[in-house]
Amino acid sequence: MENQIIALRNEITGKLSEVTDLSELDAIRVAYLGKKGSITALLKGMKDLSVEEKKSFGAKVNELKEEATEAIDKKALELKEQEIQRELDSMPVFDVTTPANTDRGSYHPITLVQRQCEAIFRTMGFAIIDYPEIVTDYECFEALNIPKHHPARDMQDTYYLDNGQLLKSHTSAAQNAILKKYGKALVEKGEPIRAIFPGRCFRNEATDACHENTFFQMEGVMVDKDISISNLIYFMKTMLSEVFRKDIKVRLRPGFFPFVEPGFELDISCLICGGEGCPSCKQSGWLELCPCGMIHPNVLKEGGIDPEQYTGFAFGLGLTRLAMMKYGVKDIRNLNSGSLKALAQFTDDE
Ligand code: FA5
Repeated sequence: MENQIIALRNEITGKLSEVTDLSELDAIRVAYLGKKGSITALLKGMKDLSVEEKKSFGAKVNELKEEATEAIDKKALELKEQEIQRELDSMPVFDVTTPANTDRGSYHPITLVQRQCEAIFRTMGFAIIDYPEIVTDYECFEALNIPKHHPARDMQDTYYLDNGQLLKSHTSAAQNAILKKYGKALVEKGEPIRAIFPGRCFRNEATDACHENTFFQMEGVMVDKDISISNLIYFMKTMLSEVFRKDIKVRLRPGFFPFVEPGFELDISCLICGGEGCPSCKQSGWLELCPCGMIHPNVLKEGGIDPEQYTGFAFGLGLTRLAMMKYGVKDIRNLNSGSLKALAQFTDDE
């Protein structure tokens, strides 16, 4: 029996020196230490030995079992390390001296004009506020003096959710919340409300060169004592001259929006055709860019502000159209095309 132990030890040592992968090693473990393995068989075969023989032989078999277990575990560790090394060796080498990849993408033209407008209004003391895209009927219409069945709703059909909420059709949807939020500081501390709120808007309408179903606006409001149309015109002029940095022709004409009184349409002479008329301006030579007006007393009241004491203006700048004009994009749909080749040509000229 002693000879059997010596033979098994040599056999195991020999096999372990030749094994090259973990599955082979597993087979060796089963062959010697498994339920039907050779070492297990030696232990089972001891039942016919005398007590004395069992003691000395049993100790030796157990010693062999421990040695074999230890040697197999050690080999498993070695093989795992070799496997990891092989994997590492097959990976591409990261060369820190390789020149940097300068093709890092670019900002979308709408992001560029939005940031530019934000910077302009920030210097004039306006807060920049983010507002959700999903709003209630109250925020989008009712609070803005547009009750149910008002014909003005026809101009702003949008996408409705099953729960009655809707995708906002204009950034004016944030007006009521902003008046309520900042009205307290206006009344108690005399701090004027000055805020802009850019955001994505949605409308269920046919698209063409200057209309998209998803576009960006940037709303602005200012409320204080004695705010007048002159203040509104000053802010509009400052913004446009900063954005375009060149003389552009603008016109202000009466416009109806239930949430302002009086209301205006502010148009700019089309910069694509120089005012001659083209598809981008629907052949009119003018592009509606930034409707505006004095906030209607009902809207102020709904926002918790006394219209007898305070007045304010609001405007709704079409950011997507502004990007079109600033960057000479003939068709608004190109801005949502996702074509990186087209979009990468715009850069921040700040
Ligand atoms: C409004 O949305 C009003 N909420 C604006 C407003 C705010 C008026 C505050 C008075 C006071 P209008 O539907 O005209 O108005 O849209 C405003 C601007 O958003 C337009 O002049 C245009 O520049 C842009 N715009 C409107 N619809 C689209 C569209 N489908 N695609 C691209 N731009 C659009």
